[in-house]
Amino acid sequence: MPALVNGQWIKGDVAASEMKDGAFHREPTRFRNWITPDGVLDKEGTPTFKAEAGRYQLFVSYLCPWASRTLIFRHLKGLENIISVAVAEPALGENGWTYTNLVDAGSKAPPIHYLHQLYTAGLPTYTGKVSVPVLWDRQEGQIVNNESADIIRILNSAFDGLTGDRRDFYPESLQPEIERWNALIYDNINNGVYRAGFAKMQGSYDEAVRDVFAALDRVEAHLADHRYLAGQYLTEADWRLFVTLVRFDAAYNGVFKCNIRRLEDYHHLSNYLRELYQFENVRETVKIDHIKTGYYSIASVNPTGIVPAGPLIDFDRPHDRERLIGKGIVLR
Ligand SMILES: N[C@@H](CCC(=O)N[C@@H](CS)C(=O)NCC(=O)O)C(=O)O
Repeated sequence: MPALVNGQWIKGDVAASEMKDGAFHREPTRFRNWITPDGVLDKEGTPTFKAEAGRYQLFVSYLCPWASRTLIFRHLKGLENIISVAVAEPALGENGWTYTNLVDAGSKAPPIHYLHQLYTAGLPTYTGKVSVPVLWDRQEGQIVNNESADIIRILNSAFDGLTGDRRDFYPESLQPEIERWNALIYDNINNGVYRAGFAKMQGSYDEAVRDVFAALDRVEAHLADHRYLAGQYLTEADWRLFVTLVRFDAAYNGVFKCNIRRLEDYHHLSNYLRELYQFENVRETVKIDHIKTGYYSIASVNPTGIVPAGPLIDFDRPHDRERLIGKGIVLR
C-alpha cells in the first residue's frame, strides 16, 4: 500500500491495504474534527475550530469523487474567497498525491510537494492512508477533517455568518430521508463502483457490479416522477450521488468494469445528471481529463496506463427535468 507508517512513507499498490479475501473494504477516516461559527466545545465537550476567512485550505484532486463533493459545496456556499484550494496532479503515483507547484500550507508546515508531507506536518507519527480531501488549518498546522461526508456538512453551515448564505442542503426536516438515500447510494453506488473495480476475485466483482446496477435501477425508477432524491428539494444526497454519476461513463464503465449499462442509457438518471452539472457553477468542479488520466493511471486495474480516447459526452445538452415539480433549496 502507499501509506504512512509511523510518519514514514511506504510505497505500494493503491488499495492493497484495503483488500480482504479478494474484496475491497474502505478504511475508516482518521481526522473528524469540526468547525463551528464560534469555535466552542461541541456536545461531547471536544473543542471545535472557529470559522474564519483565510484560515482553512482544501487539498483535493479532481479525479476524486469524495474530494469533488467538497469542491461542489465550496462553490454552492460561496466560499471561494474564504477557503483556498490546492489541486493535485491527476495521477496517483508511487509517492501518492503530488502537487507539482509547491503549495504554501501556512507557517506551521513546510511547502507541500506530496500530500503525505501535509499529514506528517499535522501529525508526525501518523499511520494510515493518505487521502484527499483534507481540510487543513493553516493557522494551527493541523488536519481538521479528512472525511468528505463531514466536510460537506461543515461547509453547509459553519461559515454562513461570514458569507450570509443561508441555503441548507441538509435541512432538519429532510434528514431522515437524506440519510436513507445516503446509505443506499454510498454502499452500492459511490463505494460500489470501487468494490467492483478493485475486486480481485470473480465472486466479489459479480456481487459488487450487481449491487451497483440494482441501485442505479432503483434510483432511475424514483427519478421518473421525483425531481430530486428527497422529492422537490435539492439536497446533500443529490450532490453525493452526482459525483459518481458524472464519472461513470468516463471511468467506472471502463476501468472499473461497471459496464452492464452506460449511465447515458438511463433516461432519467442521465437527464438528472445534466441538470446537476448545469447547476450554477458546478461544472467548474468537473475535469473529465483529470478523471480519465487519474483512474486509468491506477496500475493494478490498468497496467499499460493507456488512457482511452472516449467517450464524448456533452453534459451541457438540454435536460427534461423542468417537467417535474421542484421547489429548490431549503433556507435555514
Ligand atoms: N472517506 C474518505 C475517502 C477518501 C478517498 O478514499 N480518497 C481517495 C481518492 S478518490 C484517496 O485519496 N486515495 C489514496 C489512497 O488510497 O492511497 C472521504 O470520503 O473523504
